[in-house]
Formats: sequence, structure tokens, C-alpha cells
Amino acid sequence: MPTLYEFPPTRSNRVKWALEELGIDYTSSFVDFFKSEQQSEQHKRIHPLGLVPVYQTDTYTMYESVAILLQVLDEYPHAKLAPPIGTAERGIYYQWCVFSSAELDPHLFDFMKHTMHLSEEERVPQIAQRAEKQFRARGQVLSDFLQDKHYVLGQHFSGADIALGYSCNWAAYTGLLKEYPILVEYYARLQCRPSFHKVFGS
Ligand SMILES: N[C@@H](CCC(=O)N[C@@H](CS)C(=O)NCC(=O)O)C(=O)O
Repeated sequence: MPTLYEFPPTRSNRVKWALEELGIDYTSSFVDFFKSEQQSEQHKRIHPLGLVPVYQTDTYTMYESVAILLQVLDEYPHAKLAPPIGTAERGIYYQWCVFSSAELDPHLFDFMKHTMHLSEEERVPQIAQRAEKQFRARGQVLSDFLQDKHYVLGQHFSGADIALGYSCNWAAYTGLLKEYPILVEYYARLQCRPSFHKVFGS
């Protein structure tokens, strides 16, 4: 049985959501950030940077939340959460999966740190302002893309919605999502999924 090394509600939830959508059995290994377990020698043997998520099966060990998501959804093609390789839909799916971790997450991370998580003395307003500006540009691009769509691939829910849905969850937490009614509605649709509740709670 595969193992997900996780610390909810961090980016390990992106992988957990994919596993719950697939309905496969897996073991959860809680990596306690409050005890700095992610920095332990034991954890660094499976993630050299001391991060989560890590996904381990009998045959491989992987990190990077979106890469793991792409891999597990390909392993279960009957779930139809990943379009066939080489199709136009597959290209769009790749684009938005990567967009979530490459274009949205870094700015959400900086904004969250410098407005919420760091102590007042450690916060740098210029970093928060820059992160907000960068996120807003990207949020608008995503909003424009989704304005006439139910999901990234139209009516069909896919892994791209899991990848972006995680970023929307993060953006809602930071207060940045509410500026985009289309994204708020999109995120509300994603929240209706039973697997969302299993992973994120109410
Ligand atoms: N690009 C990586 C980012 C992984 C990452 O930064 N994980 C954070 C949680 S969201 C972490 O493990 N932080 C622990 C630490 O900084 O000590 C991914 O998407 O998996």
C-alpha cells in the first residue's frame, strides 16, 4: 500500500485530494512540523529539502505535489481524471496543473508569510505587496480562462481542478480569492465534492 507523508493543510492535501478522488487505499504518515519532524534525518532521506508531500510506493518515492498528482492519476486511467496523453485536453491539463504550483503557490506562500505567519518584526511589507500584485495578475488570468467553464476541461472534472483547487483553498485562506467572483464560484463547485470534505473538513 502506498504511503503519503503529510502535514495537513499544507500542499500534501493536493495529493491527498487526488488519492481520495481515486478511492485507493493508502497509509498516511503524519510529519509533525510542530516537532520539526520534516527536518529529521529520517525524513530527509526521502525528501532532501525536508518538505512534504512525499509519496512512496513499492517501486518509487516521489516529491513535488503536482508531479505526484499527475503520476497517480495516470496510474488509474479508469477514473478519467487525466485526459489521454497527446490530446489537446492533455496539454490544457498540463498547463493548469503546472500553473498552480509554478505561478500561484509561490506568491501565495510569500503573501501568507509576510501578512500572517511571520512575527510582526519579521514581516517585510514590500514582499507582501509584490506577492499580492503577482498573485492578482495570475488570479485574473485564471478567472478569465474559467469565466465560461464549469471546470478546467469544461464539464469534465479533472486533476487540473484538484491542482488549482488547492491553490484556491490557499487563496481563500489568505483573503485573496474574494476579489474574483468567478474563482469564488469555481472553488464553491469544487468544495461540493465529497472528497474535498474528506481532505479539508467542512
Ligand atoms: N513545490 C513543492 C513545495 C513543497 C513545500 O514547500 N512544502 C511545504 C508545505 S506546503 C513544507 O513542507 N514546508 C516545511 C518547511 O518549510 O519546513 C510541492 O508542491 O510539493
